[in-house]
Parts: sequence; structure tokens; C-alpha cells
Amino acid sequence: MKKARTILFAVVILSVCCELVIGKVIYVDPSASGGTGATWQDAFTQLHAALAVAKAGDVILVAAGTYRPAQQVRTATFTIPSGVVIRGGYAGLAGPDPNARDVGRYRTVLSGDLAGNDVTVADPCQLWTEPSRMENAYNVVTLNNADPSTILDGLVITGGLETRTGNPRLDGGPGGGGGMVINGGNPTILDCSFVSNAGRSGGAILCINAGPRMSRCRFEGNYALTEAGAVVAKAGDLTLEDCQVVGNVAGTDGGGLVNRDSARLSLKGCSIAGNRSSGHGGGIFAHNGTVTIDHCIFAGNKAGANGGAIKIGDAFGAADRLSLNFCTVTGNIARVGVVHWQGALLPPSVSITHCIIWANSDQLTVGARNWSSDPVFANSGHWDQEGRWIDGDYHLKSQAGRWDPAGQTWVQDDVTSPCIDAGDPLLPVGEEPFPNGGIVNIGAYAGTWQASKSYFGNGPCQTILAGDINGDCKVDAMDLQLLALHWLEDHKEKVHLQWLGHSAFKIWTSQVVIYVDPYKISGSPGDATYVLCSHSHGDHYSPGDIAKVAGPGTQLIGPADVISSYGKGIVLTPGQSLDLGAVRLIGVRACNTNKTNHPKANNWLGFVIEIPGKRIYHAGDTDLIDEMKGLGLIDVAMLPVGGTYTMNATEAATATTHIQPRLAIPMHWGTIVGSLADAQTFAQKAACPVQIMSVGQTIEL
Ligand SMILES: [Ca+2]
Ligand SMILES: [Ca+2]
Ligand SMILES: [Ca+2]
Repeated sequence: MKKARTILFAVVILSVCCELVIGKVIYVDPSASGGTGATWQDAFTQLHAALAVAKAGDVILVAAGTYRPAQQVRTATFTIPSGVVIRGGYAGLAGPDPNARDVGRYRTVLSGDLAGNDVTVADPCQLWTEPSRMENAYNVVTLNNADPSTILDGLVITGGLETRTGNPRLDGGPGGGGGMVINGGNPTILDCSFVSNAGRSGGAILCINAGPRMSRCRFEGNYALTEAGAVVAKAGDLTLEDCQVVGNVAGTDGGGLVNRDSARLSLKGCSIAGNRSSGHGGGIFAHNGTVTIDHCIFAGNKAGANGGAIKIGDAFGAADRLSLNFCTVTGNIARVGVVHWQGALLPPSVSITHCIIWANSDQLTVGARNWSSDPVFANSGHWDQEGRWIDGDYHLKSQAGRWDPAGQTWVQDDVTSPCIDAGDPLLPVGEEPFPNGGIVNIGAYAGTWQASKSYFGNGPCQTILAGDINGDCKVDAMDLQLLALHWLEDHKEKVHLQWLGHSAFKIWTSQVVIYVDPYKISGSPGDATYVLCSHSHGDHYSPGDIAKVAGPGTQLIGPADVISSYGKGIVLTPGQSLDLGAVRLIGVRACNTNKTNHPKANNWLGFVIEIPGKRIYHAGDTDLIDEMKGLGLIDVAMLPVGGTYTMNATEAATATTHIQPRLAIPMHWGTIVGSLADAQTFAQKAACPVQIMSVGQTIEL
């Protein structure tokens, strides 16, 4: 009975949903004679006529042609109703099959050139003064609070010129977004091109408190008088996937993109090339927000001030975060810095891994797992004699096989890039084609189906051997090692580990939440199952912070003096183990050998935390001690590197030879003692992979 009712309920829901999405198809074709829009023959000849009758759920199919807003006034704009889908790129009646669709061939152009007199300009900055553009529409397209079912697909948007003064941060209207203003909402924008639009900020797009998702879009030759040649995101959550941001210009900051006012910007698989700004950030300028960039290329961007590729933060020191992973950064020029962050915004707010950062106007010193010498690209881009960027092909050369996008085929080179298989062995290889070495590459194509192949000197194997994980035509101990590294990847119970700064970590599964040495906790998560305290110093045992993470059932575990001071909890001594069901703890001694801060007699602690499938070692405040040799298999070791009170970076690196963890994380730096330089020294000297974490960063073990 209950099941029947569930099904009935589902049917009702389904029918309600379907009612919402079933709409009519509306046709637009300048070759038609003008009718109701019900068929290609009876199509509207103007897009604005179709928009006037479109309702949520309707799909407007638009034939090739150039479309302008209804009125001949600069405030005229195509306002897209929420829930309406617009698809361009159809042949229409001018072709043999009106339904034939090819976005590149049958260009559906939405133009702000009201008089149809626009002259092409040689440089985007001329858009601002070119007389033929002075009557153009301020904003070609406007989206107000459009939901994700609102889709613009296969359109070219051009000729917008937003010259009005005003503060777009206050009134959301004038000031930017010559091509498009996205005011609230979460519209979807696919396969669209934004070409030769201009505005005071955000030449192509001004996004205000909105979360649009854009895929396979191209932004080319747009101009902003102030910031963001192509797109500015103010608050909200902007996502660009497989987009190209090319040859845009900003009069102040952010030649391509600007992220500000607590906005989140996520870029994946994008190319940011040949953009320029007079101020900061040739490619991107981010001020007071969060920027996450994966598998992107930054090539030939130019900033008059700092950050040829990317500039993070400004003199006001607002909170910014940058995560740059698997990117290729080359040929960028600035007065100072290729990826530049404001002095007040020290790492770990900035996290850069698995990136090729090479041949820019200056070097960038970044941690392990990045590459800063010649990566052997298929074709490096270059600056020509007129100072124009000629873009390249950043696939890595390989004797075993490189994807050639021009020929759409795999080719073999006479040399092999050192970036192949230079990634973190603990990371999955993703979609890298065989032979992939069992290890992910470095750079923008690493982990993708376009990753260059591993070369072992023998050419391709004659036959594929079962068990040959790395594809070197041999089944040997190397294959077993690679297999073991990834053995637990699909373990159902995921273990997450977050660094909270200093020696504080949060470790959790679906079953249990453990904090170790909580200190300077922001907010009051109140989610701890167990709090582990290594010793009674105030930066490790902080009752105020324990109160923030603890809930009603939380148990404190630590050495005798901590438990005594707290008034309740479980005492753990070095060598003792504690079985708590979802987790097993082993107390490990932590003490000094060449200083007096942490006497051995105090029985202060480090911990081995056994949590499904993983053994994690938190060393506490300690020097290099013999106990580290007997810990057994350790997946992750968190080791102090700051010196003065604990091991310094070199001593901690020596400790990794005793512990031999699969991964080490430096701690006890960045707050009271120790610096990023200590963490980096540790990373360089350690006998195992090292992850330098940023405060708040979470990794999955
Ligand atoms: Ca014009
Ligand atoms: Ca590989
Ligand atoms: Ca092998």
C-alpha cells in the first residue's frame, strides 16, 4: 500500500513537472514571410517578436541572420524571459533543410548595432570611440533572475556599447555588460560567442549576484573602459567550462575576467589567451572572492602592473582565495609577477599544484608538483614584432603519442616531455589514455583524454599484457607499486582531512568526526565526535576552541594533564591504544630531544588514528624521536616543521625517511612559528610526496 502511494505521488510530481516544461516551439527566420512562428514557413522574421510571445518552457529556434532589438533607442535590449530556450545556428528556409544546424556555419547574430553601420576596429580599445558605434544598444541581451532552464545556445552576441555612467554595484543597471547583463538568477549559456562588445566594466558580460553556467563559449575582442574586458562577476557564482577568453582588453584591471564582491569564479578547461589590461591582471583580476581554476591555459596575457596571468587581491587586503590546479601558464607579461597576490594575502590563501609555469616575464616560485623549466610543448606561443600574441599548442611532446588538435589525431614526436608522469602518484590518472604510466601528468591536459602518453623507450607494446599497469610492456614490481597506490581509491567509506591552520586538523568519515588540537576555529561547527589534544600548551589545548567544535556527546582524549585541566575525558599515554569502534587510536610519544619545551616525562602525545582503510599520524609537538621508526604503515603523516619548539623543516624531512608515509603534510607553521618557506623546504627535502595545504583546504584520502 505504501509503495502504491509512493508511485502515485511520483506520478503526480512528474505530471506537474511535465506541465512546466512542455512548451511550444517558436520559429524565427528572416527568409520567412512573417507569421505566427508555428513553423519555419510561418516563422517570425524578428527575434524580438518571438520573445514577446514566449513563455517559460517554450523553445525558440532561430535561423542564421542578424537580429536587432525592437526599438531604435540605445536602451533597447533583448530581454529573455525566465525558462525560455533560444537556440541559434539553424539553416532556416535559406538552406535545403531548415532544421540543419551548424553554429559556426549558420551564424545567428544578436547585434546591438541599431543603425547597421558598425565599422570593424583593429584594436578592441577603439570600440569606445568609434563613431559608427555611438548609436549602438547599451546592452544587447538582458537576463533578470532567469532560472537554469533558461538557455541561450548557439548565438553570436556583438555590438553592445554600454557607455552610461553609474555604479553597477549599486543599481545593477548601467555601467557594464555591453553584450549581456545577467542580473540575478542562474541561466545556462552554451556555444555562444561574445565579440566586439564594450562597457565601462565587463565589456561582454556584467554579472550581478548571479550564478550563470557557461560552456563552450568564446569571448573575443571585447573592451572595458575600466575593469574586465570580457566578464565581471560581482557577488554570485560564475562558472565557465571549456570557454575561450581571447584578445580582450581592459583599461584598468582584468584583461579577461574580474571576480569581486564575494563572488565565486570557477574555470575548467578554459583558455585565457592574449588578453591585456593597463592595470593588474592581464588574464584575471580577483578581488575579494574565491577563484578555482582547473585544467586551464593562460598564455600571452599582459598586465601593465602586476600579475600577467592572474592578480589576486588589492591593497585593501580583502579576503581572496585562489586554487590553481593542472594549468599551463606561459608567455604572460607584467611589470611584476605572473601569478601575483597582494602582500597581505600570503599563501596559503593561494594553492598552486600540477601547473606548468614557464617562460613568463618573471619566474614564480611555487611548491612541489609544479613545473618551471621547459615542458617541451608541441608549439610554444610567442609575441610577434608588433607585440601581438601568437598562440601555441600546449600539448606535451611524446615519443609514445601526443594529441594533435589541428589534425584531430595522435602523432609521435622525437622527444618526450619531462612533465609526463611527473604528478602526484597518489592522485588518480583520470582519463589519461594508455600507456599513462599509472601516474598523472602535469599541466592543462593532465588527467584528460588528451594527456600525452608515457614513453618507456621500447615503442608501443606488441601485445597488451594483463597486469602491465604503466604500459612499459613489462609486468614487474613497478606495476604492483602503482596498483597498491590506488588500491583503496574506490573504498566506499571516504576519509576527509582538513587543515585548520597551525597543528589543527579535522578528520572525518560518515561515521565519525575527529578534531586534533583545534585552535583559532572560526564559527561553531559543534560536530566533533572526538577531540584529540596533544599537550597542554595554549595553541594545542584551547578550551575556547574545544567549545566551538564540541557537541553534547563529544569526548576529549589527551594526556593526563590536559584531561585533568578540562575536568573530563579519556587519558591516553604513549604506547597505549584505544578502540573506539569507528576509530582506533594509538598514543605516540611526542617530546623534545635538544630543547626543553616538551619534556619526555610529561607523557605528551602524538597520535596514530586508524580510521577505515587509513592510518594517519599526527606527530604533536615533537623532535625527531626513535618512536617514529615503529609506527607501521602510515598513509598520511602531519609533521611539525616550524622549528624553535619542534622539528625544523630539515629534521622533519629526515623523519619522513623513518616513517615512510605515502603522503606528508607540514604543520606548525604560518601562525606562531614557521613560514611557508619552512613548508617548502620540507617539501623539497622530504623522502615522500608532500602536500602543503592552505588553511581550510580539504583533501580526500
Ligand atoms: Ca552602429
Ligand atoms: Ca601519465
Ligand atoms: Ca609495467
